Amino acid sequence: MRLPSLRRAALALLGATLLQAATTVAEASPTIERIRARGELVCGVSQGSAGLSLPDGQGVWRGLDADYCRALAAAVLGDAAKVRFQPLSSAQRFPVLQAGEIDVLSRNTTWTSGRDGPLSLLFVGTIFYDGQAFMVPARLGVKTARELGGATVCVQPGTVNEQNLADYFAANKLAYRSVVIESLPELEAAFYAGRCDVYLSDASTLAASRAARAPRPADFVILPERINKSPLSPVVRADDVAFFQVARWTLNVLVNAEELGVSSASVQADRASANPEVKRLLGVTPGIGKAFGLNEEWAAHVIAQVGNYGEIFARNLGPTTPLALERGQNALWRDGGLLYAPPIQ
Ligand SMILES: N[C@@H](CCC(=O)N[C@@H](CS)C(=O)NCC(=O)O)C(=O)O
Repeated sequence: MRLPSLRRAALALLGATLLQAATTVAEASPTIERIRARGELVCGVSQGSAGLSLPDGQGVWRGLDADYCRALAAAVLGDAAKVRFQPLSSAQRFPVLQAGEIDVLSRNTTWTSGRDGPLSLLFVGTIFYDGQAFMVPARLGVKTARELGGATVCVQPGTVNEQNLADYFAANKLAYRSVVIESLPELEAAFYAGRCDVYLSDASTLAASRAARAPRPADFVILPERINKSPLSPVVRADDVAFFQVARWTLNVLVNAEELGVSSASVQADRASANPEVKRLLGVTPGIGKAFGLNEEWAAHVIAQVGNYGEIFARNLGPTTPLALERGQNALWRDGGLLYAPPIQ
């Protein structure tokens, strides 16, 4: 069919307008404008969980969640050091994000339907595949969670832990008594002082707590059961899709960089790589900058300043750290893990 020329002209104009709209979407992010005006990213973290987010002896925040925020600051500002960390309890984290007091929540937060749908928030993507577990004093001689009938369980409010606790004990027809404590340091003190028999949380949090806070780590065991899937994800508000995409692709860049063999040590030399995807990742072949309203080197800054996912994992959680975690589910898909990022294309 031949279109009348007027209709063709109108369609062409519409097409051009849509294309322009499509290219301006990536640039119009009120959150990024605020971050740039302020000169720093405000990142909600925990009040202290080794390997995830915890200040070191010099007061510098360390951990996987802290490093994700550094990566996001490198993406948006070109400088991983420009992050203000805001410690938050479990119960505070969502209201503080919703109120706009932080730009991103990067705080061992489990991605669930009950949070993703109703809270007007967006989960960026799984940064750590975890599962919830029980820790008990070794002296109790308990080998499996099925033996926990009648136990006293320490649990923090505002977590998925509370519901999982109720569900697990109900499903297994076991009685329990919960001791609900809002502050994590107080909860840990109560558990290590023997006020509760059981501490329920993400297995990574339990390993962190045992390594950093137990008077004698060998006196405590993490039982083998994982009672849920606990995919941990950074979270942003749902009112700024452009920022959400930058947050999501910052995570994808970290994973893709590991997969492509680009590390903080190799990133400069890799600019001369013959691999087309490496060239796109590092902005040698332009596209990744324009796609997200950032400069073409944003991903290269992220990798140079913070490293790829494998480097971040090794530094904070790997065998040379007190947590000594295996990659397990957090290995790349091609190594038998679950980490799989869409391509840079
Ligand atoms: N991943 C779970 C648990 C997260 C959580 O808040 N865990 C507690 C430990 S049980 C924590 O990290 N608290 C740190 C704090 O309150 O500063 C969730 O998203 O609900």
